Amino acid sequence: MNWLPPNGALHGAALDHLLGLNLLIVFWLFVAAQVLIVVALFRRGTRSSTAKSGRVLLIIDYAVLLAVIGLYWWMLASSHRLWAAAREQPSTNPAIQVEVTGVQFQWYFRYPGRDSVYGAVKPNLVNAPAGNPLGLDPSDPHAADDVVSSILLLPAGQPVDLTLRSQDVIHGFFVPGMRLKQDAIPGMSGHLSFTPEATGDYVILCSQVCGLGHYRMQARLRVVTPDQFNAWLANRERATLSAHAESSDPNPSTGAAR
Ligand SMILES: [Cu+2]
Repeated sequence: MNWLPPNGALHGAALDHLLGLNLLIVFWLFVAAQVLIVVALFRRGTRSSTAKSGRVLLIIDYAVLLAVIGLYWWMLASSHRLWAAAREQPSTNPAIQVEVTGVQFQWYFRYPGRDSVYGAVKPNLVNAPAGNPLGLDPSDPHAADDVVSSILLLPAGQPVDLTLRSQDVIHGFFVPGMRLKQDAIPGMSGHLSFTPEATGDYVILCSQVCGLGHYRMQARLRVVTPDQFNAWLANRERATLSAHAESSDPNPSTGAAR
């Protein structure tokens, strides 16, 4: 299916295949339905001559109906199986945790840092111009090493568990290149898991009309090698920790004269 954007996720090829198969099935069902309508139009008025041929026609009708219902159930079951497989996390390889927050009109990504625990966020502390778009609580020790980024950087080949949040209205987290789409709903935290396979840049969109700036609500997913990812994250964690230490120092030795 070359009309879809290039796929970079583990489950993407199976999903594309199933999508193609389902489109093929509904196309032929549509053609069959049109043919039936035309045949019915031309047969109008010509009654089946015997009761026996009428019964045969009825049996054929029911057989076709049963086949269509069976096909429908197969489509339902196969898509559910794929959905479950894409979201199932292998227990041997712990998933990378990233929190995604939708805000009119931007996406923010938060990594829990060295302690692997997200710090508390408070709505009254949200202050994007002051560098705290998520409202991280500075009094919570878990918040000190939380890395907040406007780009989603991930390593190739490792499962990822995204926690979806929204600060205001319903946003739709949509990554066409990873075959991912799920809503971020205020007051709820949803989960979305996948495994990026191919390195490169992928566009992140918002698929819900969330306000006047909806059209420009975009972000970037960059898939890199595990080494590049670890170096980037360690760097950001260091920067976050030192910035936190500076701001929470009650007797700063520098800057007092200014
Ligand atoms: Cu949005």
